[in-house]
Amino acid sequence: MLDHIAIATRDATAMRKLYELIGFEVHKVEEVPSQKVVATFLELHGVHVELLEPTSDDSAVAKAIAKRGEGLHHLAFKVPSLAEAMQRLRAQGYGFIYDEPQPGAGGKKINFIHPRDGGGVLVELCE
Ligand code: CMX
Repeated sequence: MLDHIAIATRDATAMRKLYELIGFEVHKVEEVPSQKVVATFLELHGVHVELLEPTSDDSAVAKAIAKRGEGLHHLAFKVPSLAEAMQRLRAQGYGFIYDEPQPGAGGKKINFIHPRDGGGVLVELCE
């Protein structure tokens, strides 16, 4: 199932205004040190949008903004077992960014399929 849609932004406080006007509500703002981002989680009718603001110039999100500009960063899908999904996809030749699951926002375990294996889309799997 779709867990969230993530958008890279230089200024999450300014960006969230648009979503709040649409009807989204902020339900959490969390710093994720392992990913060097502050994540703002918005929700409307079960749709979750995550605004990602980098906290450091060497964060993956800062690099993505420098290279590609602000905008859609990744799609995240929830899986029952990340370890099992990684094993299954790797066996079919899909490359993951991290060797092992990493700590993500909200205590989730996360990993990413490289955009070159995702048809130009960075895909997060989370558990
Ligand atoms: N969506 C789609 N394509 C992307 C992308 C993105 N978000 N980020 C990079 N790419 C593309 C690049 O434009 C590049 O394309 P070309 O080969 O056509 O030029 C290609 O992927 C490879 O880029 P790269 O130079 O090899 O790698 P980067 O240094 O740009 O890093 C990536 C890309 C995916 C490895 C890096 O962003 C990463 O490690 N991401 C995982 C971690 C992450 O994104 N964390 C933030 C989210 C945290 C959270 O949700 O909590």
